[in-house]
Amino acid sequence: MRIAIIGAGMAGILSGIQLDAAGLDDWTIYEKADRVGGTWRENTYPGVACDVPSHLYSYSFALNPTWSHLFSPGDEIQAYFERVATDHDIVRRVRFGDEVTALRWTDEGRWHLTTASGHTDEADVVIGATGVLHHPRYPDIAGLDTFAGACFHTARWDHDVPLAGARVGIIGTGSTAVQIVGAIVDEVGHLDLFQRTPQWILPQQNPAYEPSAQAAFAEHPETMADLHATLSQLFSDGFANAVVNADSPQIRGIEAACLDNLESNVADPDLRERLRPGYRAACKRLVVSENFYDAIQQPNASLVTEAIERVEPGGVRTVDGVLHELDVLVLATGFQVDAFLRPMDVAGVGGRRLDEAWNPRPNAYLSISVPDFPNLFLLNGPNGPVGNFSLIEVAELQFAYIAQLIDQVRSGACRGIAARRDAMEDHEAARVEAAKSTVWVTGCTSWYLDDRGIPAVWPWTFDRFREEMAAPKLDHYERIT
Ligand code: N01
Repeated sequence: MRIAIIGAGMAGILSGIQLDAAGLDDWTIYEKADRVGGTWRENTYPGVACDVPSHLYSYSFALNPTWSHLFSPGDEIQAYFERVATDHDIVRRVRFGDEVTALRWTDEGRWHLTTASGHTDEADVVIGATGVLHHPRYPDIAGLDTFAGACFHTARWDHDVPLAGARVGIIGTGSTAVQIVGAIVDEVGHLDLFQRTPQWILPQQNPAYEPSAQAAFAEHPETMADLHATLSQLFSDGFANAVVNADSPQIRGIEAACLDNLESNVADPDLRERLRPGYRAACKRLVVSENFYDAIQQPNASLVTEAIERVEPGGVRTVDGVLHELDVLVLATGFQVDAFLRPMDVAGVGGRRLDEAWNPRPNAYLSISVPDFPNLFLLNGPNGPVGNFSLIEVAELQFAYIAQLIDQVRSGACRGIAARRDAMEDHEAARVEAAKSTVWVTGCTSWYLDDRGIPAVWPWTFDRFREEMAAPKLDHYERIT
């Protein structure tokens, strides 16, 4: 069997390693960039780190005794993925710098793949590992292109632009912006943070692992496995299982901790009120920070809460008429989250286009398989679990499920396998119903919501996700022989 994997980020590397382990070693990863690492390769902004503990945000089969911190920085995470990929002989089998532009299901029951360079390939199975937070979302603000200074999105950080002494503006207050504010405030001349919506900020210290602790992990790897399991349960119970019920005691506890953080650490009552969120905690993805409130109270930092009217050559003008003069404008405005495989041109059975199947919005049975697109399996696909937990764990569970679908083809039980349309529609109806009681619909906007305001997210507990991923219900699948 030949398998094509698209994307050499966390999920693509995982796929290569697990396919090898299953004895399926005829595969290629297609990667449009020139290095593995995905989101950790692309996001190099100051302060980039993972707010999921490093000993949880690790492959379960490649635990890492040398994590430097409870929440390690982005360059260390990137180095980890590169190391794991090298150790498992993955890198050699990545075709770098070549973007997959088209996939076509042939009459012979294989996928025909074309890349931007004109290279073609045929594969029995395609695994889409293209990530979720991948395509930058640029804000629709009048005059943005007239700005005379440097302007870039956080996922396209321009390291040639000096920040020392500069007047820097940041638009957005998501997890990304909050990490940047804490990292650059001491260096810049002045920092303006343009806040449209205040955030709940969960306080979190970030202690370093002493060399003795790292040595102990290396000597007793089972302690890392225990820690991974403990953290996984903690995050499942504390976040993933909690958000599905807006009135869960966990959400109330998170709100209390965040409010205490605000009351205890922001001295000026006016600033405190402007930072106070007016919606439920975890409605947007919860922001975790040890230093944001401290940073925004520095004398060279301003929280700007007046709405932005337009961008001008000299800076950002707010609706109160004030021009906030800037040398650098950072767009921490998030990502387009409904692209998934697109802009790839994907044609399934009978020439059916994925773009049509995903109009008006993307969907996949259990976020993995799309009717009429046999043997095309998605990792971290539409409507899957996202939140304050490890997407590595999600991808590992999904891969184990996909491996069982691949086994159907491998064993000769069928040539192609895809979710049945009625199974996907039933699943989707149940998903939309379940989403109504989640915290994501309690009165905020966020990237979790689709164009109808319905969370495009797994709305059940993480325990249920584990159960669903344990074994495919094969009667929910159509098999092509
Ligand atoms: O983006 P976001 P992000 N005018 O979409 C504002 C992951 N992540 O890059 O809230 C003014 O959360 C927008 O305002 P509002 C994590 O999953 C993980 O920060 O819509 N403002 C918001 O404040 C995270 O959730 C880590 O009112 C505008 C901000 O831009 C996801 O990435 C670290 C605007 C966008 O926030 C995305 O986070 C970092 C406009 N026209 C990120 N348009 C970890 O540590 C948008 N905004 C794992």
